[in-house]
Amino acid sequence: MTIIVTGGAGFIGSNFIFYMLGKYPSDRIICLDKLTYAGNLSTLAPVMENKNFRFVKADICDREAVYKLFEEEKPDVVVNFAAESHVDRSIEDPEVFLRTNIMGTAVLMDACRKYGIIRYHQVSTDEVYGDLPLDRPDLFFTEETPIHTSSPYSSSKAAADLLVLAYYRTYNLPVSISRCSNNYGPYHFPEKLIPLMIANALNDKPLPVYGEGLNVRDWLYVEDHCKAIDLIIRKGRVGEVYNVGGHNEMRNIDIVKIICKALGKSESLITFVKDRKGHDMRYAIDPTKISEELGWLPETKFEEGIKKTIQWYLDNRSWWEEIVSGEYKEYYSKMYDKR
Ligand code: NAD
Ligand code: TDX
Repeated sequence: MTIIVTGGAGFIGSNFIFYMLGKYPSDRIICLDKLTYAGNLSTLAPVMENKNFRFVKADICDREAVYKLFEEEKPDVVVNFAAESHVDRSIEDPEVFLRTNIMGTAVLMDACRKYGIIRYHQVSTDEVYGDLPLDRPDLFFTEETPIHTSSPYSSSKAAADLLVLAYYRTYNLPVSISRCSNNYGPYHFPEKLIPLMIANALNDKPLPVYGEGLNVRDWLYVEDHCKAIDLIIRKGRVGEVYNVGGHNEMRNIDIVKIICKALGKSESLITFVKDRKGHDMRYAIDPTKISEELGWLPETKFEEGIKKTIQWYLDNRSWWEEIVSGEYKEYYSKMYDKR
């Protein structure tokens, strides 16, 4: 099989490429990535020499470049991870989110229609469902939960999902969508909660917790997400949405305390800062459909996953130190200095 993986120089896409090349050594994987601030070619160094892997630097919105790649590679499957992915950045400047997340998805699907594929898979998010109240722990997102977005990021992802389903109905394009909860693990860009707190704690810098830190996220180890996508593209039904989540709800403040403890740092580093605008309170996925239909279950317990993740950041300091010492510095001071 030949698979185009877009956004493979980012967090989840790179983990997916490593997983797939390991599990299916004779499949061909082509990574198409624009290498935005979030894409890092050094992340893909371990597979660059693999004869079944090719890296192509291109924008998913660049129709000509995308069509050329499809003509050259004749992919069987496309898995679209490429996106602007950070909620805080979308609040500062929504436009690029609309361009990449919506228009880019349309260009990729147009290429799929033109050249023919077995499956187009859209990597979406639980954020398209909006949020759940803290006082209703009995409520979960199912695939039938209405789309009800809060941020420009989640709105752009929801728009893309609707477009994917429209291409299925209108053009009969063989699509699938996964809506996953918060991932964590190696190669997570240090603007996101867990890697940001690990990096700051290791540098003895304040740990900026939004609001009171009571917001709840449903954390899933990244490899479990990769396994779910692999199952969906091979065995999932065309035209379907699959929710992916770990039944692992945690408050932000508790995550930050776990990181302090694991690194032997004082909780006095925790600093409560101004809340995120429109901040979603709670995400919680009901993964019954993917479990019953495809036999998927999360395998990595949080205690084990967070340990592995922290160890990875300790063992790979140069990977994130290079990031936090570059243009990220400007981003950090813009977002946090006066917060
Ligand atoms: P990321 O920001 O780490 O990586 C995004 C990648 O896409 C980068 O390599 C970047 O260079 C590339 N990219 C951005 N714009 C592009 C463009 N126009 N053309 C080509 N490449 C482009 O993101 P991530 O956390 O790995 O998320 C991957 C996908 O999974 C996204 O679609 C996101 O919405 C979704 N998702 C993420 C999470 C999470 O917890 N991180 C959870 C659920 C869903
Ligand atoms: O400095 C911080 N302090 C803080 O309290 C940051 C960066 C975050 N937070 C809070 C906000 C959220 O409640 O931590 C929680 C997690 O924040 P993020 O890591 O930014 O993730 P989230 O907004 O939940 O979105 C993530 O999960 C769903 C991904 O970034 C999305 O791409 C994915 O779709």
